[in-house]
Amino acid sequence: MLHALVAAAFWAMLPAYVPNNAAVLAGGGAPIDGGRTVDGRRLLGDGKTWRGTAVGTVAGVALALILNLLAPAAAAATGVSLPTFPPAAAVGLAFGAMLGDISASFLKRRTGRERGAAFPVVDQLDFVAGALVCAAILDFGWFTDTFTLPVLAVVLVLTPVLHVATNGLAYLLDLKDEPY
Ligand code: CTP
Ligand code: MG
Ligand code: K
Repeated sequence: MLHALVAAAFWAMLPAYVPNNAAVLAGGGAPIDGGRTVDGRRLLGDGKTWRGTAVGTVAGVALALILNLLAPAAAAATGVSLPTFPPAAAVGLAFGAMLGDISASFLKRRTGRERGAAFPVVDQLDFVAGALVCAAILDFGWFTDTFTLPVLAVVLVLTPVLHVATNGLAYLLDLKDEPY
């Protein structure tokens, strides 16, 4: 029972998990804020780029489409009912994850945190909040069918664990400057 919930939650969130990691690999180039500042601090900072955001979003949507192809076989093999992603839901999860991360950078700069500074809890959940809100806006029926309260509870516990693990690994592999 629990393993089915965890599998469904992980599957449903994969298109929101991948964009941030793809952005780390693709990052660089022009910052979204164009260097603009507010009260002497950057609007977003050099860590939020057009290229990272675009590549991250495309990677998340592409993964959702691949998962749609794999869902029947994966469900048959595991006996777990796994969600598929209508295009609007895929875009909501992937772009929403990027938007949540960008919103957090805006908050970090307003609270005096430099690029790369840790912001515990916000760092681990910003992209989840962005992904869920955007998916709900773009396809509310799919959102309520997929993210039942038990699935949401699993997502809120599972995501910080996975975030800490993947970012720690990216740091050890020298792909990322900080382990968070
Ligand atoms: N990145 C990007 N575009 C994004 C998000 C991330 O280019 N929209 C890339 C940047 O190279 C960034 C790296 O991924 O430095 C790591 O992402 P993140 O930890 O979110 O950014 P930080 O550099 O820590 O900046 P901030 O303090 O604003 O979160
Ligand atoms: Mg960071
Ligand atoms: K971040």
